[in-house]
Amino acid sequence: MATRKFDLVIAANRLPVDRVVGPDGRNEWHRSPGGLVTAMDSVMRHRDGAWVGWAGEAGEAPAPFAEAGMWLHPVPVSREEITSYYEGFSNETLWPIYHDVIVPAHFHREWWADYRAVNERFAEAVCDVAAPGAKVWIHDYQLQLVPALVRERRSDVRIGWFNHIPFPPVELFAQLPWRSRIIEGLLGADYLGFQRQADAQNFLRAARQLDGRTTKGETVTTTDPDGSVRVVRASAVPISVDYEGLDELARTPAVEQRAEQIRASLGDPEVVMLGVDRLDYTKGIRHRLKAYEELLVDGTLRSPEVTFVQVATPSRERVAAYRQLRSEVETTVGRINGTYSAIGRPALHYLHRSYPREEMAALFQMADVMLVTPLRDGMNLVAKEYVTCRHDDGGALVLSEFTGAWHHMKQAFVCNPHDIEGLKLTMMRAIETDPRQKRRQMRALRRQVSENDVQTWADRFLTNLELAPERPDRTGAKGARP
Ligand code: ADQ
Repeated sequence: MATRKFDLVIAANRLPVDRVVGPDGRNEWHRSPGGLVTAMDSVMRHRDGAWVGWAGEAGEAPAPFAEAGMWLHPVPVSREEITSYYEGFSNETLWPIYHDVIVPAHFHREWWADYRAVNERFAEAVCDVAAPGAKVWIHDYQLQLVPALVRERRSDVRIGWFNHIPFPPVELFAQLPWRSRIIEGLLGADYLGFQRQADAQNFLRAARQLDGRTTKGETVTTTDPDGSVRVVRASAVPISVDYEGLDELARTPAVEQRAEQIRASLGDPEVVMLGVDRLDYTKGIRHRLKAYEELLVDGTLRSPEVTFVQVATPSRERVAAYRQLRSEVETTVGRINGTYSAIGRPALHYLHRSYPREEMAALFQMADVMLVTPLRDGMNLVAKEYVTCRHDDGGALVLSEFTGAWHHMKQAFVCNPHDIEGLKLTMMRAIETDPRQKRRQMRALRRQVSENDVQTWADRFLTNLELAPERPDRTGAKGARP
């Protein structure tokens, strides 16, 4: 059977679905949770495209299939490659380097070899489904070699790459033994999109300082293997949420009733604080719990008048640093509850599982203070989802200055999560500020997110891709490498 061809091809590590065996023993595909899927889902709903990605199980891949209005094209990843390409190179080498080395990065040449091999396989799959002249949109740090590998095979397509996580400062990126290969891989694209201007600038600086490329403004000049000179643009296109869809969901009577019900089952406390994160060391969960515990210790906050709900989604549980984080967080939760809970009234509710969208919307709606305290985060969609769900203009957002989100959500209560005293003061300010002032802040935040939603993000990315590649003489960039 001839492979179907598409004018828009998305490539991301994971397909947006998980296989679930139904009660009748048949395969069903359920939408999987996570930032990228949440964002792309609403983008693909309006466009006829194909999505190339791993289906989440080791070994042979299922045949391509249509689901949720998309053509899904699974790429096989073996058991060994899950360990080397995914858990190893992506999550133990790149993830720490790209997030300020909060935990040490590990370098293994075998991991790199498999990273390259899996990137080749993704590039082949992309070329299989891309129609002549198609737009190819590659996502994230797991697929940084795919742009150049696609270009080698298909000079007719337009190639864009978007980084969901930060791009590190040159001093950290320089540690990577394969840094020049990664720069070369990315420069196969026509357009490179980043969450913040600073991320785009970090990439441009790395290309210039570590790889001797010529940069000018937002562009880098590169020479392809066939000798042709191209200019690649790198700029910021911050991701956002499906504001309209989520706002509508949050206004449904079912979600509003559920929000009241959750609050009642917490014992109708005066203040509910909420944290929602993947259980990842970048999210600052430990810092947040420490601040909360100290506020209970010194009597500034009292349980059960105040309670804290922490939703921590299971994540990367086979990676040692994540297992250690889980054990530390759960020890702290146990200690806080052992000391400050009353029977039937925990001081801290810890929920280590995934929830449907409706339940998340109800949680956001009932929380007086949302704590988003990452040590480093590309964007952080939770902050934007929280304000989207607050159509009553209630609530308060505490937001770390180390998230991409903070750069355009400056009406939030800003914090530096490393500064525990400062974090405690900010949490108290978020509780005690005059409600009228908080409403003003929330209105401004909601306006910001509504005017810059996920559609705006996708449109901006695709327009930038459309306008690329620019000719060297148009940008004035000179000095291509021989
Ligand atoms: P993540 O690190 O996964 O994303 P984030 O942006 O907060 O972080 O997105 C998490 C998503 O998962 C949100 O949509 C949230 O609602 C959802 N979620 C979290 N816990 C859940 C639970 N228990 N049940 C159901 N859903 C849950 C990466 C980058 C971010 C970047 C995004 C998008 O690390 O910086 O914002 O990609 O680019």
